Amino acid sequence: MEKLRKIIHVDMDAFFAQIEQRDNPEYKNKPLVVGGPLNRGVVSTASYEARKYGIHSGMPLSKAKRLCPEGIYIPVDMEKYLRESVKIKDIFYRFTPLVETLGSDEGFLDVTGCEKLFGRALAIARKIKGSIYESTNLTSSAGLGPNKFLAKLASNMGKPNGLTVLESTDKVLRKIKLLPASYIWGVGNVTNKELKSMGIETIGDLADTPVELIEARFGEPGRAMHDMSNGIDNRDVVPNRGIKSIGREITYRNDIDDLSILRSTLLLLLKKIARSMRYKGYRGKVITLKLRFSDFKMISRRMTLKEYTYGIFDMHSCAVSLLKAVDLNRKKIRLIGISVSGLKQTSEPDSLLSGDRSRDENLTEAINIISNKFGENKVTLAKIIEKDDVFD
Ligand code: TTP
Ligand code: MG
Repeated sequence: MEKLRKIIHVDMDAFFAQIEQRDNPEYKNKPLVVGGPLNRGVVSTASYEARKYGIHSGMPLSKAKRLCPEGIYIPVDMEKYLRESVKIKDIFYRFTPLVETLGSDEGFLDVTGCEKLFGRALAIARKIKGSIYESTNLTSSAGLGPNKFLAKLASNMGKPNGLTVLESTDKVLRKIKLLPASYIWGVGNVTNKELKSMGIETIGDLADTPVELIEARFGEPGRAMHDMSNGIDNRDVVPNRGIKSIGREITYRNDIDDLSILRSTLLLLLKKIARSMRYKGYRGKVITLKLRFSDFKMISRRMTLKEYTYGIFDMHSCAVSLLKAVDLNRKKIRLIGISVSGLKQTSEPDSLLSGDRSRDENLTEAINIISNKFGENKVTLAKIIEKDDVFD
């Protein structure tokens, strides 16, 4: 049985493009494309006017330009968008601590039981939209449903500037079943192709296929997919504030004993961790290194930093000294992981955007911005490695 909940999903409309249209009135009502450096890279997002030409996120910019030569093409200004992102996420938290944010512009709120405090769930959704507009001058779309799947589907259906409710009634379910199976959470290109090869085109086709068949083909996620096709989704809203640690790990294809590769891996992992910390508004103090050897034995080592930070180099030099202290003794490493705990939420997320930052954090900031602009490119990493060597 599905738990009865009230879930709101909020997602900004054409987020990056809308911010640019707000700040540059000459872009208003025009096909605007925000993307990587001109003629390279891909479309980050397109204004709704540009979408009429078939332009969408992830499309090569060159193709977008062929589809709409008269469009306006501008680079990504991530710093600016993050400032808006922080404001939006703070608004979510005014209504409940049960907020799960995703990416820069969306979030789920579980408002079950909040109704007494803030009015009915639909009124809460309306208030959130209103507060976002008041604070940023940007429109968003909200969806309300008994679970995450239906809430997200609802917000998507009402775009732009929508407010949609999807209850799991027979009428709603009949409507949903006409939608393509790709609307199901987790059905990407590959899964969708496989579904098609099984003759499953719509959500209804999926619902009509015995769950055993789907599970045999897709494993455990198959069952969840099948449930969703019947409007059922038991996933909780998992709050991102109050988390204990942020970590990443990788398993090598071939076991490794080369210290320089291990150090570079740590750098790559920390770059991702730093970005995630920055995004979520955290600094951390405790670095934990985890190693799994080729014989599957596992060890972990931890160290506490002097200051709270999200700076890549401070965290990396700590991780490297943890690694060096391990007696590898010709053992090979199969998995390496690093995590940051002892997290502190910056009370003013905005303070992450200005002043008050260590030199290392400023550098990390620059790396994030460069990566956002140019992709995860090698030049940046080569620079980091060089810098690390200097520290050695
Ligand atoms: P989305 O919410 O997926 O898209 P959107 O807000 O632009 O448009 P929609 O009205 O359909 O929600 O993503 C939010 C932002 O994330 C988007 O403005 C740009 C960025 N983004 C990328 O940089 N690359 C991508 O592939 C996607 C999907 C988004
Ligand atoms: Mg959006």
